[in-house]
Amino acid sequence: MNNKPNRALVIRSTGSWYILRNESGELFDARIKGKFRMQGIKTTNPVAVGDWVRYETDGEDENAIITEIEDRKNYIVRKSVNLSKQAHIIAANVDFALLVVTIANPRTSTGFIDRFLVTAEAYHITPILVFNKVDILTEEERLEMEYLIHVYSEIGYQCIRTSAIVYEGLEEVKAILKDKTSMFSGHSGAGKSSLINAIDETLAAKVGIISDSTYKGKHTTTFAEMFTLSFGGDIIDTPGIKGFGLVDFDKDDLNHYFIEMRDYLPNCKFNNCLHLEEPKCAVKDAVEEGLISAERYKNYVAIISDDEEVHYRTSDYS
Ligand SMILES: Nc1nc2c(ncn2[C@@H]2O[C@H](COP(=O)(O)OP(=O)(O)OP(=O)(O)O)[C@@H](O)[C@H]2O)c(=O)[nH]1
Ligand SMILES: [Mg+2]
Ligand SMILES: [Zn+2]
Repeated sequence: MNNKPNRALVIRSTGSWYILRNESGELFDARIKGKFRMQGIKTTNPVAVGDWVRYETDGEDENAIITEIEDRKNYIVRKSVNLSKQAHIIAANVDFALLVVTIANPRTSTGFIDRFLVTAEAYHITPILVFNKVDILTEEERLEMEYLIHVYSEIGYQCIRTSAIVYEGLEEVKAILKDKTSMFSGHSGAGKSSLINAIDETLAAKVGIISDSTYKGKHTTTFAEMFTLSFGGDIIDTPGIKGFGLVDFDKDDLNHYFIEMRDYLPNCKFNNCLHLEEPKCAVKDAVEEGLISAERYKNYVAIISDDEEVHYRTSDYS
């Protein structure tokens, strides 16, 4: 592998090993030498799928060593919701983050959706909501989905109804993926891998079955992996996640990541208003008038209250 271009894209990450694709299209294994540090944030994985890296080979070993990570255009990080609270880079250099949402089997809560959207906004990645499994919705579930689609499209998020089984909505998803780098995220069992296979039949992402008793996915996809689409573009399949933990950010910024709140912020009496208990709050007024979804506001309050560093003092208003 000597004399080959030494720039490559990380297309699969298993934690300690990576699969790289160099500029000639060759695939090979690589590992990291020494310690990599990312400015500002400690993560469990210094290198993520979607990263462009430089590598070296020693001539004897077939495996390459990653020596350098190129600057990222962007990346998306989530914190694990277990006790370790470690941050993990899900993917780097992506144009779109598609969240696969299911009303049932498994159920995706709006709290989960909103945490995902907040993270995508914070990392400047365009999120898209893909409502999958429309083929198995009861009438009641279909109404619930339509209600959510109404709420989220109203504030500007693209929503797509899909089925990986009866092939619905796939052309709409393809139109987004074409010639871009995108990632699929969502709960285990929501159908991320199934959608990838349905969208491009040349691919074979591993698909699991849903446990009948709990309606939970089986965590079939265990590592993030990038697939090249036959019609152009790259899609990153990621392992299902239980919760979407937010990486620390400034609490004053949260109202910008709830994008529909932005218009109201200048009208709050206090310019550092957190829209909790403050008087003359334009955001709370908008919630009362039905201009901002009460459910979204509830999730805003839940997120801001999770943060132990939020101290609410009347004397702070100015
Ligand atoms: N009825 C129906 N079933 C679906 C649909 N999409 C996926 N499934 C089923 O849901 C189960 C889980 O699908 P996967 O594609 O493995 O889900 P995943 O999101 O990749 O799950 P993890 O890899 O565990 O994160 C499989 O039994 C699929 O056949 C759909 O649109 N309709
Ligand atoms: Mg999967
Ligand atoms: Zn306010």
